[in-house]
Amino acid sequence: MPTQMLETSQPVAWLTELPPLGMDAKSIVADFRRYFSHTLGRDRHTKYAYYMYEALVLTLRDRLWERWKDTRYAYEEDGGVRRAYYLSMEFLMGRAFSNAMLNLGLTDPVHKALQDMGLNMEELAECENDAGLGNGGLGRLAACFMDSCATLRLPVVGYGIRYAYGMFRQRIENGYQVEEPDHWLRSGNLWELERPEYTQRVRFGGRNEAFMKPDGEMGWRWIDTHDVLAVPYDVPIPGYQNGTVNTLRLWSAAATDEFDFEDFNAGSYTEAVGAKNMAENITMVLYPNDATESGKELRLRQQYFLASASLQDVLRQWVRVHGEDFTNFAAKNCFQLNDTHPTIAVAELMRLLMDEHAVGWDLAWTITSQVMAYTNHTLLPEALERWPVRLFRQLLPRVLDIIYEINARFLAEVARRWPGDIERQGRMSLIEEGYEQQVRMAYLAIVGSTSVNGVAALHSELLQQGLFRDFYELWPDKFNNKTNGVTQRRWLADCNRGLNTLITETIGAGWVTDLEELRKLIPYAKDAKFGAKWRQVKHDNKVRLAALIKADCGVEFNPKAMFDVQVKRMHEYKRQLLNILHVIHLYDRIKRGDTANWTPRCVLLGGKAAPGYYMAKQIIKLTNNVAKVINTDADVGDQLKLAFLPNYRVSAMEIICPGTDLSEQISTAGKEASGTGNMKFMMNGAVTIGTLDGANIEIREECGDENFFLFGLTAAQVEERRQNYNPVAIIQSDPDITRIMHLLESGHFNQFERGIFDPILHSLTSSHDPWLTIADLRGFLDAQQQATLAYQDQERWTRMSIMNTATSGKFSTDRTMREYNAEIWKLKPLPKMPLA
Ligand code: 26W
Repeated sequence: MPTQMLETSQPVAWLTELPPLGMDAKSIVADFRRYFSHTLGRDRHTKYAYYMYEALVLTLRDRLWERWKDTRYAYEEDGGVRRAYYLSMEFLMGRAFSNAMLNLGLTDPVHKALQDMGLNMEELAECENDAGLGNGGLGRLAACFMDSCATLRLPVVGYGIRYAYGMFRQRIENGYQVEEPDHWLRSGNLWELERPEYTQRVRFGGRNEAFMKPDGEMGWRWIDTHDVLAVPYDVPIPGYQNGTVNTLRLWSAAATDEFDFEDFNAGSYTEAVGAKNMAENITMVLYPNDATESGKELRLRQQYFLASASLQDVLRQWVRVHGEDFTNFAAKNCFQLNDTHPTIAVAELMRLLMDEHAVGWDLAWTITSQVMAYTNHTLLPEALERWPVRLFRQLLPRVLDIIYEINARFLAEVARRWPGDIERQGRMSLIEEGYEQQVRMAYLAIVGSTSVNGVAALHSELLQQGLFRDFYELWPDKFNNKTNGVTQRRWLADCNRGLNTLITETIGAGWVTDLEELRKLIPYAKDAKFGAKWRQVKHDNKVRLAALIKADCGVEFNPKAMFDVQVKRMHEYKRQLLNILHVIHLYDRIKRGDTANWTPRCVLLGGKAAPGYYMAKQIIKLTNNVAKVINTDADVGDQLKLAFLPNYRVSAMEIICPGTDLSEQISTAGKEASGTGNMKFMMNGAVTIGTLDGANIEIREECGDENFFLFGLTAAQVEERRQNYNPVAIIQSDPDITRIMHLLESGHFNQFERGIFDPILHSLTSSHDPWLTIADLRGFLDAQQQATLAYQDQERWTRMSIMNTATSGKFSTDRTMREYNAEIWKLKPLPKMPLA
């Protein structure tokens, strides 16, 4: 603890009691001007939008701070309310500015204030960097969960890592992805509050030493460690106009003082400073892999750093109130593990309870296995985390011993249940044998948790029948489903102001906190006047999206055309290739003059490829090459456009989903755990073309078959088809597909780059293609033709669009969080707050 952080005996309570701040335009103008001139020291010569943005954030922040304090006090009531902690390596927050205004109920007053000062809100909002502390779905889900928990007044604290560099920025050069560092903190971050007083110490390396405890039992000491400090930065999470502000606590690594002294004593000043960097490296960068486990030591360090700092933080608060009595700990605390990434928390909680708090194994295990809950987010085998035992022994020797002990006791239980079934014991062991022993993190999570859930009905079913079958047989009651959602505050109310206004005028504003209310729109689906207004809003949103595409891709999208969009991480299982093959088919039809009854289309793709994922990067290059040919061909003109939007991110999606007509959700069935982009599009009135995968199934159930374009093999059919799959035969027997493949094979899209797409062609035509792209192509082309016909009838399309929004109620994270709470967390909502 830094010396300047010693507690004072001087009175502070009265100091923090202040009258509530004004929530009207006049108070905002006054604060804004004071911050701009006095706090920031700016004047008429420093007229940069950034300083105005800063002054406005400081103004909003004060109003968050006062609600935040009330919420913290409410957490402390009655010796502390039961809480849940959401442990996640990723929180993809995006921008905070507009969301803070909305949730504080300040959108209109701030608008008025800025208008009075002659300032432009959009320009100020653009000054904020996205907080890109996540890869994709899993990270954004965590952010939506935080919003819903605060809105439901649930006492939930998020714990994550404050990466100095978030998700890389993507540039496109000659059609290829180029990665650039995302130094998002360069100009500081006004949305966080550093809390050095809650710094924790995390240990690495060293060795185990046995000793005799006073009671004669053997104890273990973890000694000669290299320690790193974890400094928390708190981010306020405002609920929707309810006076509640929850906390997202992000840890940043810092070197300890001893770290330096060791080397200073040896007389090497520069090495000591260098060593400091080694410690601080831990939170330097987010791993940009989505769904491929990379087994890097630094990543294991990050995972342990998050788990250990967060658990120590919770235990510190516990001990402060309850002393060393842990009998009620499990009644008051629970931890939701966002995939296996923070799962080392299972072993770390055991270690902390036993080694630091003198709890015996049995009580420690009872507590641990009652407080942990695990959410799985993927079925892809390459995403399943396994850490080499060797690495564990080197980095976390004491934690490894505990994992071995957990495993021994667990395997004894398996043996009791299935006597003599050695094979099963091997299958279920937390340690995978082989060339190199590995710790299976998903199994550790299951064994150490009271609940295991998937993120959509199909996904949870497949976990139980496939990946985790043995465990499901052992503990069927642990397994459950929690279908994902998204927060309608960010993903409809805030990002689609036009639709927000139209909906609210029509059915009131209840949907903002109760999304099922959108069903009241159903009768309006057939109302011609309402339909015309709906179309007008969509048109305006398409104009806005077209401007973004023009600015970032240089491609002209005509808002009268159908906007057909697929944005998500680039991955073979998501089948961006299938989409490109359809675009090539449309191009081929235009070139052959097969354009009777044509519907103009503008196709948008966007997404980042993991830097080491060769095929995903080739698919980006192919998209850009096909786009170039199509967009520069005079025969094509306005009938077809294709663009790849660089640097897809949260703030881009806020413009994309409101302006989309057709949402592409076309993964190989059984591969996309849920999807959440699909829900954002649906909510904003896009119609889905999709497979029976992930949450698409539930989306179709809600909106009805007639408002969804279905195609493709089912998950069961996919498994069956793999046995005898002959894509070449399909290509040869279908003239449309023959021509598509011929265009690709002839080098039409890579005339001066011979052979660059051979790996793509090879994978498409291979009988071992795991994604069965060609198997689903005919069905996809037909479904696309159905979408085209539907779009030609604008009244019909509008009805489908309204029905999608109207039936999207299930996909609010408010519903998801209610389910987590009812079945896993069992938290009591906080009382109504004074400044609600
Ligand atoms: C260790 C490397 C790694 C990194 C990230 C492996 C796995 C992941 C995540 C599980 C990938 C991910 O974001 N999964 C997505 O989670 C969403 C939220 O539940 C789902 O909607 C998506 O279908 C799923 O792909």
